[in-house]
Amino acid sequence: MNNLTEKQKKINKLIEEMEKESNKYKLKKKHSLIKDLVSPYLSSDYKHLQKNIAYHLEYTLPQTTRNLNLFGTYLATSYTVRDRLLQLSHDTQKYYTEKKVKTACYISIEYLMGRFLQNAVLNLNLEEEYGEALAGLGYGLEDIYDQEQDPALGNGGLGRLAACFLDTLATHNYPAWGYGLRYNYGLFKQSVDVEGDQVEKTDVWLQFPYPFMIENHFIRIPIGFYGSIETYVDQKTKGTRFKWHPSEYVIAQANDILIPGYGTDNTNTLRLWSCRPIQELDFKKFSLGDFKGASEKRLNAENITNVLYPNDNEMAGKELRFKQQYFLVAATLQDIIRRLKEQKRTIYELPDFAAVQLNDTHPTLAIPELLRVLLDEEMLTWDEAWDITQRTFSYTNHTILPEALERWPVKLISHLLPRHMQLIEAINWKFLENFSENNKESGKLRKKLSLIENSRDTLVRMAWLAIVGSHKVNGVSDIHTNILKDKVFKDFHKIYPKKFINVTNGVTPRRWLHACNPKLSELITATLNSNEWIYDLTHLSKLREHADNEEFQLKWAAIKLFNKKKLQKYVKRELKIDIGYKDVVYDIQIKRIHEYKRQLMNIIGSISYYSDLLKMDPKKRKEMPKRVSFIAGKAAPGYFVAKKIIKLINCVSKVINTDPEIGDVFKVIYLPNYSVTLAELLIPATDVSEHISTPGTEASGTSNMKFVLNGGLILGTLDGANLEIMKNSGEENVFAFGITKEKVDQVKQNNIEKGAYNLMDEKMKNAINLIENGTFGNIENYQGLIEELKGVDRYILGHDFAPYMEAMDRVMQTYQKPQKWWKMSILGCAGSGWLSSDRTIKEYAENIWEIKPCPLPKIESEKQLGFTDLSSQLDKRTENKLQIIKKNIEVQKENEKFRRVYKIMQNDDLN
Ligand code: NBG
Repeated sequence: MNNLTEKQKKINKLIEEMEKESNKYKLKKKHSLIKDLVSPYLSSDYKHLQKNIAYHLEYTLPQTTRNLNLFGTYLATSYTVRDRLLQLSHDTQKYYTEKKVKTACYISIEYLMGRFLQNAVLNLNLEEEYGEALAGLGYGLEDIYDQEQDPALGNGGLGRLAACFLDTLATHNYPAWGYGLRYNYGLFKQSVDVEGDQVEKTDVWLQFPYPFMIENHFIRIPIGFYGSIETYVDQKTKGTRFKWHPSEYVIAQANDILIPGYGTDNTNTLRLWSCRPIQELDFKKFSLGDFKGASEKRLNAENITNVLYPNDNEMAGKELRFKQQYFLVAATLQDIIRRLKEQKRTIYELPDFAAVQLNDTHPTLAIPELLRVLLDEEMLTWDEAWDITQRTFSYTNHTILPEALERWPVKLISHLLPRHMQLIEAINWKFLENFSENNKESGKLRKKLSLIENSRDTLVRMAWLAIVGSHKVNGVSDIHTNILKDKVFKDFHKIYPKKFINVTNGVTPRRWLHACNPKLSELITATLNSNEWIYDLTHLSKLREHADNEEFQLKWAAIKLFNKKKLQKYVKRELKIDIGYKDVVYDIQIKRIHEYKRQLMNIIGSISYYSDLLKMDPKKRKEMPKRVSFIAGKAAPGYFVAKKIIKLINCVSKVINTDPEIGDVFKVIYLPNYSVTLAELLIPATDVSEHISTPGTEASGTSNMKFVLNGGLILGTLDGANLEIMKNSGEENVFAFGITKEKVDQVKQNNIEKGAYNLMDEKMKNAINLIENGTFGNIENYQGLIEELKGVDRYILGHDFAPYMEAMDRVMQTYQKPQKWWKMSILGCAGSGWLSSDRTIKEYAENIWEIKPCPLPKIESEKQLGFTDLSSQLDKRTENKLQIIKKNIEVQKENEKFRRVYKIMQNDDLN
């Protein structure tokens, strides 16, 4: 050592100095420096917004200012919104952690969010600033909003409800997380071919960047499948313990969407899991030339979150769907437990840390999964583990349709999740034993209550498991909850009378009035002299005083007309159909196509009306009040009957709309590719909307609520939330018809005994004749539909047809009396305060979750904080660039090329 040469010593010294030199830049206080650099808050005056937009255009996308276009500007604008949300979200999470609040965790296999940008800009209260910023760049805010595609990660009401809940939770400062799946392909895109048939195309929604979803690389969770169970003796307790050894693993990757609340800084998170392989490529196979085999594991893993199953109110009994369900709950529970432990809290505190809501039965596997974690990993006793499980979970039922009540084969579960099947059996055994102990006459009932059904296949009844493993079970409207208590879950209700409660659905007034109907929102705010209604919808009741006021009615009607004109333009552009908008009743039925929702009754009604019009004296016909009947909604690709209904609608539409005798007296229009965004256009433009399900089948319905909120009147049956709308908005303000649910069974029985056709109304028979004689194309297309109607008619269309037509007649008569009509419309809206999801969530929070709002302290002013922001660090050159951008805009506006390419790509099935 001592023999180092002088030269070596010199080298060592030099190295030492170099090391010192490089350490010079490692600042001790790096955390506070970073905080200083990015904090406190991004300024949001229009100049700063412009600079931020320019920054993202240049550095995030990246685009040069010379090829600036609408879509790029939309993306850059979205990134600036995301920046602001990120700051608020960081503050929110930090604050919740500090306060050790209890959090609601909503697990749902679907979220139908709709467009994000407009909602976020409105909720952040930055519409004026963004409007000005973008106008300066030569773009209108609406055009920018229009660039966004809907992320269609849901089928219908269940997923849209989850989205409304997230908006409310953030707006009312509730600590909450949404958990779901980030599917690569959303709900299929629908078009209609020349034959009138539905055509499905893959929704490749991730082919373009989606700025609002942030891949969180720090949250990656391993999830196991298959494998075996090890049994061993616990040295401490000498009891038997089990351990699951999965034979396959995949990774759950978190993707976060930040959810802003309206008029608050609280910003919650929707965490969507996507599946990644544990191993990207099997190098051994690759080296041996087996290229396909080398990627097999990756493809299998990615498959798990590839597609959203397109079934609404129907169980998709596929193994892959089951894997999706487990993947979702296993990742979610690990994430929740990780956050609990980060707070240095023990597993016993779980029920005080998180209230986990199971949105329908799809996430029910969370129950055996938590039990497994508590027993096998946390080493709790059964009683402790079961107590924690029950206190953590609650379950919402959204349907009573037998085809939607999930039952999974024991064989499948045992193969995929052997330990979970063992636990389900244990839960069942303990539950039934406990029941028999307390009930002498338990023999027959045991079979009915068993979580495992012994039919042709041995099946696990997921709803039964959800009930037993939760502390609260709720239905989604009064009538629906009563059916659950009295019929579907009758025996469980007897055992646990207090477990069952009702929480009627609601919708967010931010999206479904304030954003989608800005003119009406302005009028309401001006009339009430306050915008408080936006977060406390009960204020709408004050509109009652104005219901008779002629001037107010006039304004109200003018807004409806304005919205109808907007829809009319859309129909002309997209379908090349010209409809007059003056004095035409816009009658709309928009929802998934399902037999129980009875779109078939609607279209047969149109056929019958058409036939009446044809028989009329031409002079009289011309004087008839005018109506356009709109229908929109997708059918599950495998639902044959629903697809035939779409075909019939389209064929009828073609005949009626091209019949010169009919002219513009009556039209039937099917709007393809129904989406949240299309609903936002349709609902404000509606005069009357149809909610005509067979009584007792529609759990609640939520679109009915949106129509009433926007001054649309309801033509509806005594079903779901229609009944509560009647109660709150006044029976006289709803066009109700038909029998109560109690009478349905009798009618069905009569149909079976006497044959539905023999009991059918004459007008309906006549309409069916027209279908049968080929007026609307080959009868073979509709054979199945007609046979069902004539034979059993399960959804009792024949019985309800006459009252339905009579109610439609009342609608048309009333529309001729504008004063009465607008009064009904205003009173409907005035009575809809309780329809807000804010009310719904308050009930969940108080009666089920036991969580409390935790508002972030308000930031007083940006000046006070002495903000430094990213954009102010951009140098003077930015100003010059903005000038160039502005100059380029005019050229760009003419250049529609990009827009067209984008459109083509949007419609292209890349698969
Ligand atoms: C649907 C019901 C609707 C209800 C929504 C939301 C399912 C399984 N159910 O009536 O059909 O409004 O849930 O609760 O999608």
